[in-house]
Amino acid sequence: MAEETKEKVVKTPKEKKVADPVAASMDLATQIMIKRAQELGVETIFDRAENMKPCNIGVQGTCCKNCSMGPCRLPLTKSVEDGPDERKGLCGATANTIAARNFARMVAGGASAHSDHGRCVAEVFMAVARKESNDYKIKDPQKLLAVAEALGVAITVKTDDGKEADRNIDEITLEVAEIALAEWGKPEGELLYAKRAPQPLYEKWKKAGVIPRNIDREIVEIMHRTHMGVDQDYKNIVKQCTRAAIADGWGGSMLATDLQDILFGTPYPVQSEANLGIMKEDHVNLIIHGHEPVLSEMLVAAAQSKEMIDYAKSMGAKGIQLGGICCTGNEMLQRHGVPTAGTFLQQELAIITGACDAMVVDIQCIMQNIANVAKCFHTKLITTHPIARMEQDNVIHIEFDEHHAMDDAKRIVRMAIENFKNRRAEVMIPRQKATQIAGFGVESIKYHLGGTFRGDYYTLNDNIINGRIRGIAGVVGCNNARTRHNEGHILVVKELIKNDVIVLTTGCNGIACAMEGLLTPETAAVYCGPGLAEVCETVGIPPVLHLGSCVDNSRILLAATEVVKAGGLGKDISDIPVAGSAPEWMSEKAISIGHYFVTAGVYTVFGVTFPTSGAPVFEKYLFEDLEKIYGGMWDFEIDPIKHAHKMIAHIDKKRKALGIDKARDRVLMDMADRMKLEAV
Ligand code: SF4
Ligand code: MSK
Repeated sequence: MAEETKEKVVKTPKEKKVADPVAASMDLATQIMIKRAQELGVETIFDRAENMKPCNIGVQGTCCKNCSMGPCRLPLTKSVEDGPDERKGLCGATANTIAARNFARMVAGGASAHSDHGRCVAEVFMAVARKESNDYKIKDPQKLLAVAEALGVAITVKTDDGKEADRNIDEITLEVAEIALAEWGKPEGELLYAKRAPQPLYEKWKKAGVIPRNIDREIVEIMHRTHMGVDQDYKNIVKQCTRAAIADGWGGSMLATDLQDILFGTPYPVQSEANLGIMKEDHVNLIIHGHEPVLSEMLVAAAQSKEMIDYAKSMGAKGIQLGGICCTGNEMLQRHGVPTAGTFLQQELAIITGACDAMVVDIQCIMQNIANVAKCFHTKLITTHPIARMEQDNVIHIEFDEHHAMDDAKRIVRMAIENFKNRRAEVMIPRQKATQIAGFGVESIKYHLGGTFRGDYYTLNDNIINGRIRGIAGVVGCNNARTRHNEGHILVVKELIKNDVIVLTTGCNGIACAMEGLLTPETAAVYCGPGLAEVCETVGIPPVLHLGSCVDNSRILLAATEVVKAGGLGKDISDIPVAGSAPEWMSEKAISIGHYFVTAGVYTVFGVTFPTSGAPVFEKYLFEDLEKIYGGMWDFEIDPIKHAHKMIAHIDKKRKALGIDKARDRVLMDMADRMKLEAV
């Protein structure tokens, strides 16, 4: 390492503990890079987790700071059986009220993040509809028509002679843009996509009074209701956060996914690679991190242009290597096959390779410490979003504007290229990377696991009914530095597929599975139970289907709805043998996602910690009572194997209720079954 770099390295003070790399992560590349960081004296989140322990009361969800008479701290010190719970804050707020308010504010934070992302995409969509942007086009007109129908926009017109004719596509685009944007703030009516849910689920929401009115209003109302001295009934608070979570899953997130698919293309399976080993020493490495694909779409196009590749070569590089982190990474992966550099917890490590010429960030899950790490290397750190800037003076802000998107993208790519020659630390890129097949969605699952003639989920349902597939799991969510990196994700997923449960994944769970090599069809023969292995082998799919980014959890909702529609597995999502999980969650977005899974009828288990443990009565309401209203409920389990088995037990309970529990006893296929599969 050059002398100059050594001087600039931020030293970890001697008295501070450092992480044990093997205890911190199960991934070898991550272990190597944590060790490398420690050798260089560069502090990472893994070291900080050793030195700062979480607040015991905050972890329980019973610290209130909603007014300046607090914080009022109400730790749970005795069992509920030991007598009445007399804990209260200065104003008299009970532990239930405080934990419910905190929980609801997490839903508000998560729903706002997804929904504001969706709004930004809708605004770009509007710019395209108004022909104000030349850089974006409608890439998937078929999806535009499907979305138009879901939003109630006519796609045909009556001609003078009384016949039906196709409506002008520009008119449809503009009306879709107007109606979609109005979903955030229309003064009356209800969220249009609520009707995309199975009818019985819609009726449950209607009866419970939780159909969202518009997206923004539900989030604002949480902030009002949880203000000091407003809503003091935990059940009523949960009602409001249910409205906001539905507005996220079936509103902001679903619109984000749909409009992104129309603008950038609906994903179909694509092969790529994952882990830090995708970076190349002799290439310009441009790492893109965050969540919104609006800019990254342009960056991919710019970096793949001959102009930019020639420029990189003229500067001594062999080419340009793009890599993604977090969900912007998932977006670029599923539409362009751009390899994934790592999960949430690997963002600092990508810079510590010494080969990251630029890291471009947009919104969400961006650790402020990457600016401090970037200072130790030559890496240009570029923020691009007006709502997400950093205070450190080495951060460059290039504000992205959809009206001159390609110019902004080229400017950023040029900056990375020109920085290639400035590498000053010895480059150390771990070799580890794995092949992955990603880019599944509602449409491609239909193609791979649907009926040949019906164009629905017939074959998937049939295989669930006959027991080859025991059930479906949605395993999603973040990494959390309070637990061993990726271990929860991988152990839960492996246990599920071993027990014939097919896994739909998004977010950092998808990246973790990719790094572990679980996103290839070949995995099935190694890790799956015999039934799931046979289905995967026959149709050529991995047992873990990567459906994209955090907002793409909406694809899981629609996939579950398709399963209901295909028939044979009950009338509602809560009837299907399905369960949800976030083994290593950390963000508020995960709580919002979990809550819209639960209120769609899905039993959902979280790992690491659960933010209501200090209020057992309120927690029981989430873990047990919600099932009576929506058919789904929360649960919590740290141990990954027990976590997976709680999900499997729920799946088996649903199989029994459907009367298909005996089918698993005769998993061996007869000729008729075999022909059915081969017809796919
Ligand atoms: Fe304490 Fe009540 Fe103020 Fe919360 S709102 S900080 S419980 S006085
Ligand atoms: S990126 S929200 S750490 S999944 Fe969507 Fe990963 Fe969680 Fe961010």
